[in-house]
Amino acid sequence: ANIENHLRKSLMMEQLQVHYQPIIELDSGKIFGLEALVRWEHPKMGIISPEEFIPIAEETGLIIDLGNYVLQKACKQLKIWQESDFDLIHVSVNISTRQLEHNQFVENVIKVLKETKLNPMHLELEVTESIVQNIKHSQKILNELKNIGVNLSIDDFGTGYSSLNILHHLPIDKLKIDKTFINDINTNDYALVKTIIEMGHNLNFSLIAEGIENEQQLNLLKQYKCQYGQGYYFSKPLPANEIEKLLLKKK
Ligand code: G
Ligand code: G
Ligand code: MN
Ligand code: NA
Repeated sequence: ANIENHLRKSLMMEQLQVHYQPIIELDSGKIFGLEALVRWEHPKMGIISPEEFIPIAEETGLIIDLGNYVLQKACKQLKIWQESDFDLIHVSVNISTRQLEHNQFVENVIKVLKETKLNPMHLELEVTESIVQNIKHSQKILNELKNIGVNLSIDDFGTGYSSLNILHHLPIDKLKIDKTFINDINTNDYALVKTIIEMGHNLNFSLIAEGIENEQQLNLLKQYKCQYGQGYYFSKPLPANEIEKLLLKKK
């Protein structure tokens, strides 16, 4: 309860930060987009990992306000960068299943896009495989989002219990291959990642590899025609001002 109150207060005071990790088009090496990742540095408690506070936000329902806050910040920031003439196309925002189940979620996405004047085609929402547990509702919401024009991806793909068959019937554009599969490449365990990419392509999904940390992984993913990737090999998540420096260098 204590950490919940701190989180609530930090959120109200707009003390939560949003960092951005570049998503790279593997063939060209160009930045394709950015993933927004929330960061909490409490004045007294120091840096608290989202792995710790996101689950608390989900349990307490605070994820609704927190999620809206991150969405608003990310859309606003991308619009600013686009207006400064950076060649940026996408921002991805993580959406908890709990948010998707909230009855005002779609309405709020529309509101944020309107307020920030961001074209919906530049926004990507990342959901997890756990959406299949409430498939009827998820299908309805995802279809509504798709109709607005936003892009949809499955985060941490391969760690949940969904099947490609179910996902194929949802309006999903991309699969983000979980970093555990990319990590396995180090131990010469290529079979799964190769299969995921091939099956994904056959079902017309785009693929993003997460957690690329070295050249060996990158080369293999390129060989298997995985189109996009992100990971420490390219850049860790960075605050907006450091992303700007990166973009200036690439200009
Ligand atoms: O960036 P990092 O590895 O610390 O993120 C840890 C976890 O927190 C990841 O699973 C990531 O998806 C999640 N996360 C980060 N930011 C957000 C956010 O804004 N909303 C939600 N729902 N999850 C987030
Ligand atoms: O669940 P999600 O995929 O949104 O979580 C992304 C998390 O992965 C973030 O916490 C981010 O900081 C972390 N991350 C990003 N790139 C790498 C990487 O190359 N290696 C590892 N181990 N973690 C990464
Ligand atoms: Mn994510
Ligand atoms: Na991710």
